Amino acid sequence: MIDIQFSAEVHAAKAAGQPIVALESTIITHGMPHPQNVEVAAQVEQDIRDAGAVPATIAVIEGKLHVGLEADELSALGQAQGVAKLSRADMAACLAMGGTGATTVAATMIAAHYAGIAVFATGGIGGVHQGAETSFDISADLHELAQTPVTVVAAGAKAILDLAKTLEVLETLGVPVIAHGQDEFPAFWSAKSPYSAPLRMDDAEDIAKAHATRVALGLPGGQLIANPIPAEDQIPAEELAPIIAAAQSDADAHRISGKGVTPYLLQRIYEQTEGRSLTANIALVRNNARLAAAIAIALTNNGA
Ligand code: PSU
Ligand code: MN
Repeated sequence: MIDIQFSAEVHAAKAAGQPIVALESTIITHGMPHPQNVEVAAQVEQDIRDAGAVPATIAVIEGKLHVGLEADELSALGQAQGVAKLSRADMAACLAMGGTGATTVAATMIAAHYAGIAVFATGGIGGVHQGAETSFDISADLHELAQTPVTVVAAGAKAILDLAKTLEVLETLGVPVIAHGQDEFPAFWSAKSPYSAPLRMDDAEDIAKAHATRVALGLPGGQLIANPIPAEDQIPAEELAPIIAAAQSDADAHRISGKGVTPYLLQRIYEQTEGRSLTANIALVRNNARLAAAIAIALTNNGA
């Protein structure tokens, strides 16, 4: 076993059996610019508290697995240079070598499960990239959802990804994709997409029950809850399409590959939308945090 460094708040919540929601840290180090990243991370934590649960932001700091960050740790991580972006493949190596890294969806799921936390809120998951038929760029997040029993609340997947292929891979891997409150699979900055989600649930209690039922069946993976961005915060898909296409061809021209692709595209889109992409991103993460808190509360009330 490896030692977990719990924040004081998460430590107390675990002892008292209170509902806890995990949060990732790659969104802080690689997904948003400083200083908004730290402000948003603190705001999302507060949203979870206001909804009646306890936030646990996850990261590796100097070789220690942190589950829940103190305010000064969060602030330091948000401005540190050269922080690794950790997924399933490299989290253990970072811990072993005493490194510092932010956890992606995949790594956060592993750490949350290890710490006994069943619900996790983020912005968007990684998926199948456009052009994957030649690049083979498919996020490890999808395989993690197939094998680690954590319910992940996200606003669907970004249009920087190939949504149709992402949904196909999730189906092949046996991952339940559950749209919250609508039939369509949401597309991150837009609530609607041309694709319907395989499953729909309208309340947190049903999502919690479905999670507990998978555990009872001994099924290994988690659930993807696709929670649409609030209508007033959307950016129309047709407005973003040319910006995404330009960002994609820049990435190709600069031969960006591997784990550099997603941060590169996010940064280009942020510049090209003059920050509007960030405003929408903040709104949807906060919305996901609130739903995740409700799911964690329902799971706790049902004795899970
Ligand atoms: N999508 C976003 N914002 C993000 C990410 C994805 O809208 O910050 C981050 C998440 O941490 C996710 C990771 O797990 O990127 C996926 O990276 P990759 O495509 O390299 O697997
Ligand atoms: Mn990738």
